[in-house]
Amino acid sequence: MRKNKLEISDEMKKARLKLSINHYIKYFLGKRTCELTKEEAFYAIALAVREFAMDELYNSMARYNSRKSTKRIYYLSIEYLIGRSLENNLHNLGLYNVLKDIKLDGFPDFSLEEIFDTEYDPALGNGGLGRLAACYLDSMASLGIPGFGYGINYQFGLFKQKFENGWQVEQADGWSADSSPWELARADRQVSIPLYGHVETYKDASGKDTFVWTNTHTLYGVPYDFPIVGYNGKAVNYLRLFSAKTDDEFDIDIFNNGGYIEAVEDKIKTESISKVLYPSDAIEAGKALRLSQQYFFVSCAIQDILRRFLEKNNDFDKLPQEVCIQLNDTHPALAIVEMMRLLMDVYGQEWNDAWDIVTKVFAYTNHTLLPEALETWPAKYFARMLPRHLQIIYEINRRFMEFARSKFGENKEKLDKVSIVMGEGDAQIIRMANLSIVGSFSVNGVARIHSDLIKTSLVPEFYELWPEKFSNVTNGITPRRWLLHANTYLASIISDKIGKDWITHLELLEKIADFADDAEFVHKFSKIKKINKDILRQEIFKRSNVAINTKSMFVVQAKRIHEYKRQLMAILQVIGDYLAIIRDHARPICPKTYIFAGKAAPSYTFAKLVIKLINNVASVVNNDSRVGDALKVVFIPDYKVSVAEILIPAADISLQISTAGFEASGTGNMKFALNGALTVGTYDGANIEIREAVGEDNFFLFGLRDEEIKKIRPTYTPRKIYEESEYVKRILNAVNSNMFCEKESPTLFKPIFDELLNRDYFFVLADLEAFNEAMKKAEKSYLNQEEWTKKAIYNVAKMGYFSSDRAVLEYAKNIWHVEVVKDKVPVTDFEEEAKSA
Ligand code: F58
Repeated sequence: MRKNKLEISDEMKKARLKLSINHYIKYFLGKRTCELTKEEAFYAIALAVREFAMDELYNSMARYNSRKSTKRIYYLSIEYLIGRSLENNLHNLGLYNVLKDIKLDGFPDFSLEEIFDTEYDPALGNGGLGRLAACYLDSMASLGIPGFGYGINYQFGLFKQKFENGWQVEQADGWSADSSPWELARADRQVSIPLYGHVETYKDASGKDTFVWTNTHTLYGVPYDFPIVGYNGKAVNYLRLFSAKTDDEFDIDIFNNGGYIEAVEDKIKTESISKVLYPSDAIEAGKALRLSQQYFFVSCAIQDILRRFLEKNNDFDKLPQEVCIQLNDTHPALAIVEMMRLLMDVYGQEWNDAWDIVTKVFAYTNHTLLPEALETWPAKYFARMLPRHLQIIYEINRRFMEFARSKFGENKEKLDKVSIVMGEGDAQIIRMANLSIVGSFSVNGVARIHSDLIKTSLVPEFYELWPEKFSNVTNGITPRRWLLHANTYLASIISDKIGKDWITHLELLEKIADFADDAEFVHKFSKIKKINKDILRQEIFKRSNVAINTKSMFVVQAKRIHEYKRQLMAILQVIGDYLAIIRDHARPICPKTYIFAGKAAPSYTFAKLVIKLINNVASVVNNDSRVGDALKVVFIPDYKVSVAEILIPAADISLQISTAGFEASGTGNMKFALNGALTVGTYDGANIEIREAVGEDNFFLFGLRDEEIKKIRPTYTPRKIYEESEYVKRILNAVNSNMFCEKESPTLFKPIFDELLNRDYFFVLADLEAFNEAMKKAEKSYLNQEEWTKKAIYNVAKMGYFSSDRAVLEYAKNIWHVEVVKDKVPVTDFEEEAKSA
């Protein structure tokens, strides 16, 4: 029996941490303490902190293994945006104050913040999908759920965004796991991945067909583990990212990456050995590379999962009791096929048995309603790279279509919609969403409206077949990173009032609503917003050289640049304000600073033109003396987690203005509200649930609803709006004039003008005036600062539901059926060691 020891004291932790830091300075960096750079100080501290994380990781694994149910959750995601780890890990391991107390002889005069700032913020993802994965890993560890992330260790993450003359320019982001102090290479867990070759069919002794995938080329996947430290050290799980290695030049070529458009082609030609997140699919080679990446990833993951399972089991009967695999969108959907292949071809299972197991193991989360964003792959890619998988997909589809026919009869339209394989010959494609639905026992959307739309609009035929598979889990965000860590001042006044339990039970935040009338609390709350705005002001000045006024209302839109998210509508509204100032001498109701951040996909020309428009408007507005402080526009380059941590706590207004029916959920909307920003938003995604939670008076709703848009779309004529609305016309004419491109081509923004007038697929013109009215309402409200702060406090108070702990518990209870550890059992293997130090 394990002794139930007391937690080790801070003094002991301090002694151990100090000893370790000194050790790494001396023996790892080979430096004298007084010579350390900030980067080296970071490295030594991080390595020392990692020791604590590793101890807890071993303890967690021992604890999981000793439980009655040893079910593990494997979260498969092509993206992870974990952000910087040191500060987070210090907080979560209870080492933050311990470290602050440590004095090292000769240690240079750096502040902890300066040291934290040197940590690389890995861009192994591009948006909400990747950040959600990181929040869920945090929550699983904080709740004591044995949940592990699996992904790819990209050598180049998402590009670094720079602006040149207002244009987005992409630069390779040289993330290298090799230089991260957190990573641990696990060469012993390397797996081999076959690719290419062909399939030979034999009859075995009983006359049964046996398939042998032969003449393949081999890649190797080497796992790198990153500790995921739960709050309070409740559990430490890991994120396992695989790097591709090869000893075969040909295979290197397969895994060559691209960068961004030209770089893709160049790198593929020059056969450099690396891989990137989202090689451009503007060219065939980039597309095929993406498929091979996805396959590489899932094969590594499934082999690793089966190996662990087989360490304790002799057959596969118990697999669904011990393993649940959550597919984060369709990118890892091939895992279903890979598990079928391994179970049948390597472990000799019959089709029916294998399929029975597989369909009890996989669960699929959908993150998009955009039909064009649902992944499909040409069957010919499979034929060349994954011939055995193509056979299995055909067979899955053949059997599934038999079932579908038994339900739908010969209704061709319905059958066509559900088929995994579509088209004929060279044009044949494989639909990954259909494969995911057919191969999973659970399909969920990520906000209430989104989950409803999945059933009614996206895949109603599947819903008809299997209504019981479909459910909703509204997304959530981790309170640790997005309040405790990103907004330490706000977190501390909240804790002063209601204690610290909100950190793990966010619903307790509700209690601060009682203080919305407490003058002292209101005062402190608004003071903190000002401090956060000032921090952002300094940062903006440093990065963009624009001086902004912290007394102005900070209106923030930070997210991927996409037409459906309608950054374009926001900048058109800014232009409207600008024209009112210079032509009508009408100042906005209150001074405003619009702050944009986000990256456009490298091949997304229209989105890049919107960035250019925002930057050009910024340069005109910010330099027009008639405007002064009334209006400023800033585009912060290279948006990532560490930028979000500064930006979000400083926002007064959060713009969540997607075309209704297009944003699956959004999670930025939750982060902003949790930090006391009020939302100006459409009836879309999680906005709807946020508005219900915070109250209609504390949320500025506007715009057409999804059902209205669907009704209008067939006859929608944006030109009519242009012709009938003076407000709209003047703004669009300004876009089409040389006002924002004086020294450039006068037709620079004509594509935007033309799109809006002739098509306007995302209903920008239809919502523009309503958006402007909502903004005016918000501005008026902002004039009464006391009332405003109350509204902001209500927003914070009512955000409890949007914790990723709640979301993960819903997955655990309703989908994963996994046990949650209630209490942390302190296991302090290093106690004796620390004492003697
Ligand atoms: C996002 N998806 C949704 N996808 O847009 C957002 O509404 C939701 O809150 C979030 O997932 C989490 O559920 C998303 O970020 C991508 O980035 C795609 C990845 C593959 C390439 C195309 C973009």
